[in-house]
Amino acid sequence: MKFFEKLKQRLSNTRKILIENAEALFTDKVIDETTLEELEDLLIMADVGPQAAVSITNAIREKIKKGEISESVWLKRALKGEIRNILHDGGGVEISGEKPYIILTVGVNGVGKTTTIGKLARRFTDNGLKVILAAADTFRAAAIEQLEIWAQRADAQIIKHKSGADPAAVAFDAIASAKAKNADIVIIDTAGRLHTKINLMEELKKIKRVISREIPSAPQEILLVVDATSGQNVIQQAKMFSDAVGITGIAITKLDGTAKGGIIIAIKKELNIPVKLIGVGEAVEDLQDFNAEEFVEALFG
Ligand SMILES: Nc1nc2c(ncn2[C@@H]2O[C@H](COP(=O)(O)OP(=O)(O)O)[C@@H](O)[C@H]2O)c(=O)[nH]1
Ligand SMILES: [Mg+2]
Repeated sequence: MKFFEKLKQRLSNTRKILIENAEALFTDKVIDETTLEELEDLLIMADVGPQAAVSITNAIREKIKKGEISESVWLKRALKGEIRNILHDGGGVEISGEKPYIILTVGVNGVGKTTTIGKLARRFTDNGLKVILAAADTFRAAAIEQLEIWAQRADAQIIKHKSGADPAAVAFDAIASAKAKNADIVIIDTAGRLHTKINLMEELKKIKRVISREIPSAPQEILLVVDATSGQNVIQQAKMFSDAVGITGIAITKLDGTAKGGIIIAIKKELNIPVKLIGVGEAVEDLQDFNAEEFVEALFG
């Protein structure tokens, strides 16, 4: 299946909410204040968040006042334009600068960190890059085993310690190994157990300190992984990790099978952190670079 068709199909639940409900608005003859209120409700339902919903409808209201939109057939175009304005940037994780390039992956349990790391690693090794994975989620033995399976699939090396070991020590060893072997990229997996929130944040800060001590410009990427099915909780998570360690980019997983895909718009509007990757399924090829243009077309096209 073509990349774009797949994206469209995988976003079908969010599309349903937007398209089925919006179609009536788009085909109504007149647009008035009721139309705008309905549009706002619809956006909230698709989880674009209150800030973005209000700003989108206000922008459209202004356009109506100026006479730029007089019939509802123009509404869809205006809506797409406003969403595109909010999302604007494109994604992907750009590898540049000195070697090794360090990607620290953070996020709460179950969001898809390990899976995203595996998919990303595979993409890099397919491009001929030498990748080392660091199993710094030492909380459970199963987490280390899961990363090992992905390392095999991705043809990447893995640095691991016993479960219960100091995660920062694993990160340290992975960097040392990358330097010794002249590897291009180190991707560090971390734990996400939130019931010990303070400890988790302190642990992540320590990992980051250890990395920076070894390579002052690293970690070049601190990738927050969030699960689209969590809806507005994602905003809270992003704030929390951002305050603790700083975030350079977001990967949103599980956009397949959720009607809450509008959360991407909420993230951009409320946090202004670039969305770099989207997960639209469990297979290796289901991790895509985020592209605002394509995303809007896939939702409304
Ligand atoms: N449907 C779907 N499932 C995903 C996606 N990304 C990850 N998962 C699943 O989410 C579950 C948790 O993933 P995992 O990587 O272990 O999360 P972690 O605890 O953050 O490391 C696994 O069953 C993954 O297969 C995605 O984009 N779509
Ligand atoms: Mg994991």
